[in-house]
Amino acid sequence: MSALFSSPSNRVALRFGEQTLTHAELASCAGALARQLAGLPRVAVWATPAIETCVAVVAALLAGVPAVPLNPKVGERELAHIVADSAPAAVLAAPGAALPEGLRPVPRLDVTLDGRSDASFAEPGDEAPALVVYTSGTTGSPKGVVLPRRAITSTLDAVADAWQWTADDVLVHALPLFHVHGLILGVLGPLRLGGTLHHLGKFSTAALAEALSGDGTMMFGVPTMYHRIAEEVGDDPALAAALKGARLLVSGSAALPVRDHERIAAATGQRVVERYGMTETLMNTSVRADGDRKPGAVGLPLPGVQVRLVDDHGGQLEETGAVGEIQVRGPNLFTEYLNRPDATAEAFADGWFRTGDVGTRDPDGYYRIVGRKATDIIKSGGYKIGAGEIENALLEHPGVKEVAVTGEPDDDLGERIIAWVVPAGDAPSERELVDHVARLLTPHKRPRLVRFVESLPRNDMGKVMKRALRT
Ligand code: MCA
Ligand code: AMP
Repeated sequence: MSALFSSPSNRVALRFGEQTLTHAELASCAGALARQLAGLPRVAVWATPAIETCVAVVAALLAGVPAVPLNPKVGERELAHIVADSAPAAVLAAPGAALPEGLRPVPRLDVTLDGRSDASFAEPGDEAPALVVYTSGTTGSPKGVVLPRRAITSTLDAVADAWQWTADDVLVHALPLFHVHGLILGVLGPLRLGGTLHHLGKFSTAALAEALSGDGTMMFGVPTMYHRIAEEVGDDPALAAALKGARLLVSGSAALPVRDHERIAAATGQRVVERYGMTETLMNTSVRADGDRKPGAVGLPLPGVQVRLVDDHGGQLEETGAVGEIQVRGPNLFTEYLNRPDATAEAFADGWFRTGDVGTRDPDGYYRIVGRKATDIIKSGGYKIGAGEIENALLEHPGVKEVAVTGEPDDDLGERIIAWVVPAGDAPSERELVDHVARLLTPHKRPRLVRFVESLPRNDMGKVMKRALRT
């Protein structure tokens, strides 16, 4: 197998429900698929929460073919953009998976688990593109983040060091497999280390408790999942015992509220470890397994990663407690936004990546994230969502004359999406607009509330004053 992965053993690599593959079996069936992919410029992967998704991604990595993971709930407009932008030569999908109309022009390749090959593949160079992961920005359609192999290996080695993560760990999670958290940390992590992933298919506290009371040693989750645990764990001795027995619980993708951290600690004795990452940067900082697990803090820069805080004029902030934009540099960074040299250039300042996150540094060097520069980015359920793309989708509806989309605090989702709509003529129903966004973009981008208004508050320049919009 390629150097991205551990050498194939007979330890279980992947477990999805009743289906398992050892590292050796995975190397063999992914190797057979890789032989079919060799030489293709790029492939898409229909990333259902299934073992075939992992086999497809591993095959593409073995063959040195960049893979574009697709959200299986992607709506028609978003899919059309991703297909046009990334131009996949094939789409890899589990046999029987129903693919949408928008993928019809792309040749389909079924991912089976019964292929066998012991062929070896030349390891592509460190800078070779491995994955293209789509992520939202403040405006326009999602951008394809080109991630080289070096970003993946360096981030995985850094978190393995911070979390004392080894081949003996059985990682349990229910994260989607089309984003960095679930796919790179959650699948490629165990595969690189020679350990095991037990994927739950769909998140539930009951499934989690069962897996962690079995052989599970670690859990990865977004704060919405930890919130749901915190709501239940005080009254659920089995869940409390399962979490107590785990070696490490890790949270990321959005801020873990201190109240949820404390409720879980009180019920289980476990303090959740927080880490801070981004699609473009993979992992930047983390609390270490053997470090102080301070609630509300995202820990120290990971090995090899440089982090700085910068004021509005680009000046570097050195004093403890100063608030500034977090900028990062290191081997964990992406190469470019696909087909977007303009956006790539804008994202950097003197070689540092501008995260858009606003943070502070404690006296012990721990970082805290206190906000975000752009109001037009919403984090809901751990998903990053641009207000502009939802506004554009809603404006395509004939019943919408003007619209503004905002994010408001939500105990469960972190933030919930609100659409402020000036109707054109008779107002459409809220349900119709919600379904319209889910169908065009994806269900997690749907507004959770639609407010119909007569006009939107605007400044002298005609720009909507979003801060004046509060439910
Ligand atoms: C509801 N549904 C709909 C509609 N309404 N479908 C179509 N049209 C509608 N109008 C469906 C949804 O698709 C979903 O289906 C179900 O109803 C429930 O929806 P929802 O309430 O939105 O979801 P949930 O079950 O409450 O999801 C919570 C969750 C999820 C499980 C926490 O938000 C999640 O998996 N988040 C993870 C995000 C993540 O991985 N982010 C990492 C980004 P069904 O139940 O069938 O799905 S990477 C990153 O941020 C960086 C690198 C980092 O630091 O990690
Ligand atoms: P994404 O583009 O989906 O990769 O989302 C990356 C963003 O998620 C970051 O820029 C942060 O705003 C947010 N994020 C990730 N981890 C954390 C964390 N531990 N605490 C607060 N925000 C986080």
